[in-house]
Amino acid sequence: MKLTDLNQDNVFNLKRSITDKLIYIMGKDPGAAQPKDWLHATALAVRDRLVERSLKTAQAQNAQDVKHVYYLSIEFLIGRAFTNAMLALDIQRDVQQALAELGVDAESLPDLEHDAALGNGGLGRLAACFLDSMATLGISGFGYGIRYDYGMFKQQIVDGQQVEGPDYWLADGNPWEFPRPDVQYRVRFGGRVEQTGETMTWTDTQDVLAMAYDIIIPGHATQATNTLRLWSAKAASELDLSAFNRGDYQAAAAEKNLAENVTRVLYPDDSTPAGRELRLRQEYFFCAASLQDLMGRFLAQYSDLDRLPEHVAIHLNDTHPVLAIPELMRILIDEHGLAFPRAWAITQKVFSYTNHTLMQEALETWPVDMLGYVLPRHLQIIFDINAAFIDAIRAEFGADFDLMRNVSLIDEEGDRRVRMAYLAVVASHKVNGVSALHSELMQKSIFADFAKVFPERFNNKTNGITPRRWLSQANPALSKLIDDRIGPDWRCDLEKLSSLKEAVGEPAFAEKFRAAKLLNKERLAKWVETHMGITLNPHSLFDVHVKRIHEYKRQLLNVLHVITRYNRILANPDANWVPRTVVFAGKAASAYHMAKQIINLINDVATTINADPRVGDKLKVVFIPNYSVSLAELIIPAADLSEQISTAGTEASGTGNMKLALNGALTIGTLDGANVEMRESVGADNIFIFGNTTEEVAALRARGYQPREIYEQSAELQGVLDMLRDGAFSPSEPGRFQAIYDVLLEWGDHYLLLADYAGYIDMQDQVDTVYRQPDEWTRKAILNVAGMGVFSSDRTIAEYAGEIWHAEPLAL
Ligand code: 26V
Repeated sequence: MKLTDLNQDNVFNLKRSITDKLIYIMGKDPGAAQPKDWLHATALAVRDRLVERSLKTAQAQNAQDVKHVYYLSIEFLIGRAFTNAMLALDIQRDVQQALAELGVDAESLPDLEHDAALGNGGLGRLAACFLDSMATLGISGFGYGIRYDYGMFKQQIVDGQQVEGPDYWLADGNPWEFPRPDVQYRVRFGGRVEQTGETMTWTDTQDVLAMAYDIIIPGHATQATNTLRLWSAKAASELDLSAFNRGDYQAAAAEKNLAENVTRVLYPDDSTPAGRELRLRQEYFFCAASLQDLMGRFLAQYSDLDRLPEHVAIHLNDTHPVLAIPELMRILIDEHGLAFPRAWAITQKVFSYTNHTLMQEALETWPVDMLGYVLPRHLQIIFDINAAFIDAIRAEFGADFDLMRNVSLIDEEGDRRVRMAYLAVVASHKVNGVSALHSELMQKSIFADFAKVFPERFNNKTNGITPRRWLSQANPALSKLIDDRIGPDWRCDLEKLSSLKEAVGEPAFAEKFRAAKLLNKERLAKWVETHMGITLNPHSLFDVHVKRIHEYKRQLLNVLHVITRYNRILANPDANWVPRTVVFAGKAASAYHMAKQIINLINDVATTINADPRVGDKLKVVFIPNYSVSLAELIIPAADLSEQISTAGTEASGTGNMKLALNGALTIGTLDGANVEMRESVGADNIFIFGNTTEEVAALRARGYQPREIYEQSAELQGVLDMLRDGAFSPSEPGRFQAIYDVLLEWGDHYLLLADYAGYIDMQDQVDTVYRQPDEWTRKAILNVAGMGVFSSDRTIAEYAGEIWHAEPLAL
């Protein structure tokens, strides 16, 4: 890869193209255009170049008869596209020059772009990193998902509390998408199934149309691109004109609204039955549209359905797209007349599935009743699959009724429910976890019985992140330093970073490395000052905890450390304190009360500590509101310390842990998720590992864990928890955090915060000790960057392509 010098022809063409877009596409006068208009026009000009690549890619795919990989995901957390597209096309400097010559402040444009926040967290961002890597490797990949009108909610902090607002990310239009009114499919819901002989007919349905919107995903250092196709719901019937003419406007629009609600919002609150049913409809909606689309593409080229698995791989990103399984069966049986066994053989060869969590409460099940009236034919097919599967179990293992009950796709306890993860396992030829530890635990816990039945099916694919966004784009300062040292090829071959190990003893390199970090810390401090009015000391240790707010991720344990440190500073103000800035960011699900309480606590603790003159620079706490991909790009490069402190056995992998280490932060963490493999890669001396291991957690729980004993034995911990309980951080409402106290001391401390408290505090002391030795700290930080090569999502995708999808890269 070459980061090219300015190309004057290119600058000239870009200037012309940008003004043409502004005038002829947008109908605006350049003299009156606003910065947002320039951004839109420039995006359109940049997009033209992506289109050229995309058409070439499609031609090559057809000519080379490559296998298509369809990545079905209910979330794609893309973030902004502008800078990424320019870097992929290697035209950033030309665009900046063109804009400068047009009298536009190019620097300020990228921040005007809305994030495409069509995801909640790790699962959705992983899907976005995977698209980037598939394009870069030349795998013919299509992302299929939902074009939500409203993405991830906007988080405001009001009086220390999370307040959710709508994220209308399409308000200014989306220059990156191509609406495809010619690509629309009918998606059916409800109705009933009629049987005539062997033939099943699904009739009397209420239908919704799915319309495609395409986004081009550029590869880096290649001409290859891929397509992310997102579906938007449209009413199947036109406006009810007679109702309209009667003046009954509500009735006239009612059906349209109802239909289009399907893709209105990401993750509708599922605390009500109506919300859960809408979620089910969303899931089926995008599966049904995607399967019609991919079957159409297949049948345009081939006619032998038995050869579908040679040309098509469908990957299920968690269980949300699992209805694609009975949908494919339905298409093969009801529409193409295949017998069940033949359809099943094809289906099993096409699908593969990734599990992303072991948390019981996150494993999807759907009530049989609800499936029965929303998708009656699919429910029948699921029962048929289950019957065939249970027969096969009986044939192989005899009449083992416990085994049959345990692996049944139907949970017969209470209201009968369909276990979507089990359906995914039974129908897929490969099932993977997302880190070595998680893949192992998955086979010992939630899928233990299946691991006995299908041992060859289970495998691990440790997650990764795209170096393009998470180092090249997010951290220009460090990227330049690396370029100067080893050249630019690490962007598409991250293992190249390992040669930075040779620089580790060189004072001049260490000096520049520190300077890059300081620059990033100043960049973040400036943002915090401007947007929050809080002054940060860029020379303090930036201790960063950014991710969804969840009890298992233990932001609360971090708060316990912050309060402990606060108390120690007050008790011993003249000690040689390492100044610290503790940064939190993340959103809590709107119905997750305890997570919102934790946000409230962080903010109240921050207010108290930041206002205490006795503390000064020694400790600052900030909760940065509205965490997003773009804020991650700002915060992560500024981190010295990365908090990855989930209870061992709960975090499937984590990917923020990888982003932070790649940007030169040292990790303080438990032996959970991918932290285990990161320790291998960066070296045990260069990571701060503490806490109970998975086995120890299990043993503690088995023994009958008693958090109160730990509380009673530690005066320091007692002091901290009593402050919480007694309102030290909420003087206007002393009982505000009673529930948090109770969770730890009355309700069993399910995530074992108290069990890991002492180890965590001690390890934080060691962090200070190392930070006091800048050379030592920098050495470890460089070794972290150097050791992160294996965590590129290019490596992950190469493994998926080779071992699961059997898809060859395109030759371009
Ligand atoms: C959702 C919920 C919702 C109900 C309460 C408990 C709970 C626990 C976890 C989840 C997340 C489900 C899926 C997910 O986002 N998993 C994340 O996937 C990432 C990519 O593989 C991985 O790095 C994270 O560790 C994993 O949490």
